[in-house]
Amino acid sequence: MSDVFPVNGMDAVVFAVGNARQAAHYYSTAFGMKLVAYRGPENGSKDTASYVLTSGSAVFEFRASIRPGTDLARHVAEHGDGVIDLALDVPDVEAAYRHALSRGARGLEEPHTLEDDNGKVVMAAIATYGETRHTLVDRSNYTGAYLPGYAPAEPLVAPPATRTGRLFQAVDHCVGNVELGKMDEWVEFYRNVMGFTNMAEFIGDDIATDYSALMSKVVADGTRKVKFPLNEPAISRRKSQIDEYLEFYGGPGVQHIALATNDIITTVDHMRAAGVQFLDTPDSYYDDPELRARIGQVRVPIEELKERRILVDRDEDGYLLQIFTQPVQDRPTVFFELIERHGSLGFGKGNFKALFEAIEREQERRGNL
Ligand code: TYF
Ligand code: FE
Repeated sequence: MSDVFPVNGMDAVVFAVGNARQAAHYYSTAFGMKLVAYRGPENGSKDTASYVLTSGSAVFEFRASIRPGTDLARHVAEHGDGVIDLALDVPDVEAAYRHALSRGARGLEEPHTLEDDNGKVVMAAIATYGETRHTLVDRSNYTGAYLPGYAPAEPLVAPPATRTGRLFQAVDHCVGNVELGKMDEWVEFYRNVMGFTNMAEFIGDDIATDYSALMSKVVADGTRKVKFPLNEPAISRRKSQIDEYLEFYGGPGVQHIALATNDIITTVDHMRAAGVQFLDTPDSYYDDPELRARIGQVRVPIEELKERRILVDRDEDGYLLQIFTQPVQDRPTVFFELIERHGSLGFGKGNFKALFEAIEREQERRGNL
């Protein structure tokens, strides 16, 4: 079967923030990312300052309005810091865009080419949930730091002498929160418009009513390089974590970005030392004999995971280690996940109960349960 919407992988995750200079500093120091490009008033961008940081194949752009009255300023005033673009690397922008529009996608930017001395980049954009977009990017004929218009930049901070290598090497998956009753519509959007397919992992009514207060399905592109879980609130005794997000973000949007690491221990130790806060997991999680039996041997003693509150799950394909940060801005909206996969292609189904209980404890502390 031929892929109607071929995708090479994630291109960049674009964040709209109130202060991109400070965001660039936080992601440099706490997430170990490297500043590679900059665009601002110094090089012709009169309204916006943008900082582009990388870690392996992961590219984050932080964009801030430097004056009032822009759409970016309005976006940040409305939603707080958040993700505005999950950009996709595609081999043929024109074909992808035409296909998407013919299947009912809302076009935001017609295909166009940007050029400079380093070559050319073709881009177009379509709308997805809330105010989020997918820019479609073909940079296969470009050798510059990021995009035409952006100047190469030096790292903001030197990596600590005690650490060699990056803290994460790729974006593993990006999760969207949509309104009650809309999850299946958005799953259909990705299936119909972008030729994505459902992955096996989902949270249905059965689990939802017991403890999760959300429903979730996962869609992925044909090669499973791009994975988008989609959550909607479930009707439950207490206010869903998804309702809390929708209230504080002011609508649907990106909930979490999962970052793939091959040494979650080092990554968590570094990030914690740099002041990043993670969700807590009770001792009882690690002391549960059923968990120990199910997990068997992993690459480190369970005690090492317990000390750091790292979760562990195993399925028929292998196991994974994962941990979740607290929201990374004042609003209880966007957060990150660190994930170290050893064969498992899942999302930590066996951890959902412990995870959602931890999230609910935080909701309660905020008075939003
Ligand atoms: O991406 C996932 O599916 C997992 C689990 O609100 C998850 O990381 C699902 C929903 C949620 C937090 C984590
Ligand atoms: Fe996740």
